Amino acid sequence: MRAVLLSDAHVDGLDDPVQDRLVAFLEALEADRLVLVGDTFHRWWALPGVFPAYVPTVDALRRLVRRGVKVDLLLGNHDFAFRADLAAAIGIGVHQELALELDGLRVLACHGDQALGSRRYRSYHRVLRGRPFDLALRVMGPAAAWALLGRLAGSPEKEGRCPERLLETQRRYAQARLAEGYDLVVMGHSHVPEHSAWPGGAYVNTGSFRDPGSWLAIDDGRILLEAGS
Ligand SMILES: [Mn+2]
Repeated sequence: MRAVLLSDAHVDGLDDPVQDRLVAFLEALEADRLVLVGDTFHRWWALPGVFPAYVPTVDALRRLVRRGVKVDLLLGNHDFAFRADLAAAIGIGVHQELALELDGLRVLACHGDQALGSRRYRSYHRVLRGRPFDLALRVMGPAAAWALLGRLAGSPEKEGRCPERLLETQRRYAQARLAEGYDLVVMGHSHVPEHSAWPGGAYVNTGSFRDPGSWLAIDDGRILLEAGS
């Protein structure tokens, strides 16, 4: 059994070279399972259909499903609005977090922003996840919504890497979740690839598919973090 997990591609449009790189990666993928560990899309919104800018990636996911790969998408802080009905139409699962068993290895995967964020950041996110903001985007329509979300999200190239104290917060969160009986906790969000093995279990941060190009394979129970360059 081979599973591939990646996060933080932050794909942001038809002219974003990372979208071409992700589509090529998915085309070439040899795996039984793919888990997208959040922030696959830099500015997702659940308007009817799919933003035209994301059609190549969504089509690549459809082709993977047709090839028999089981695909799951975990919600990140940029693409938390990805809806279950669209996921069902594509043939993928969508989750806040996902527990999976791979060759006896009990794995928990989540984007990892759960562990982080100041009070101000959290209240900002409550506004973004609220009904009034959703209604405003629907009234605007896709083109204006795309532009507004772009201003709010900023440039994907400027996605910062977490400072050390936030990496430490993620490690503590991983340890707490390992104590629930998992062997491995996988997160993204920090954009910093990491593989820590502790007596209580392992923690992998998938880093960022965008930069440095890192991703994780779990191959017959072996944990292989491709750290990118
Ligand atoms: Mn994130």
